[in-house]
Amino acid sequence: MRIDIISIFPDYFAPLQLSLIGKAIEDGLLDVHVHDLRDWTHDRHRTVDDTPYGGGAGMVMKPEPWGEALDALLNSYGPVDDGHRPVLLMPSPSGRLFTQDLAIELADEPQIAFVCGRYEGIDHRVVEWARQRFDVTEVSLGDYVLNGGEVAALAIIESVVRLIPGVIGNPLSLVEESHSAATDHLLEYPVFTKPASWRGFDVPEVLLSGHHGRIAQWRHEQSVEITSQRRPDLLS
Ligand code: 6GU
Repeated sequence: MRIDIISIFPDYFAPLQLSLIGKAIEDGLLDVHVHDLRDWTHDRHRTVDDTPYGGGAGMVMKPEPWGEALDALLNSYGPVDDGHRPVLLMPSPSGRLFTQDLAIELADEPQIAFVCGRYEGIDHRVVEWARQRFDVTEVSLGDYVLNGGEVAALAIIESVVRLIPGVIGNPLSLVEESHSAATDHLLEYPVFTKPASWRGFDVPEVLLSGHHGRIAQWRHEQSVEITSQRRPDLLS
């Protein structure tokens, strides 16, 4: 998979060199290109923002640098399979909620690009123009506000890349985790390791029993209980 990121803070993406994602890059499973939006400005101050039409607080990202950056991105892709538009994700607190289902869909894509806005957002015409050439999704991580799309892009990349075959050593560990279809989208049950007794807290007896049927039953009950307490919306 190829991932392109356009941002005014390319340094945000240094952690992609670490851990499982860094290993996936080393192993050739993933190719990450980070681009500085200011490379597509032409004034001495490398300006990327301006005041909003209609007034109001804050600044809006100018369309021209984004247009040139996305032109360059399309050119670098070369011809794509007919009918298959490249995926463009635009992190935004007003986007569609990012979920595990979307992560699973994205893990199948040959290439994904991120447009990381800052300030009060990007001139809306960039979205409209991009929709003609890309499969555009505005995505939100949840109902809170970040300063820009960079942290959201990092979170999305981590959730997608770990689903690419070969990235996680033991693919079975993907099966039973929270939000997975195999466990009815329930939250994950609590886990324990040695020692069996620690600071007066004991590992639940059933997990020491070696009785696989009873263990599976207990874990399922725990998942249902935790989900009904914390996320009743997932139970339907
Ligand atoms: Cl994707 N972007 C920003 N700026 N804020 C957010 C978000 C995204 N998701 C939640 N808050």
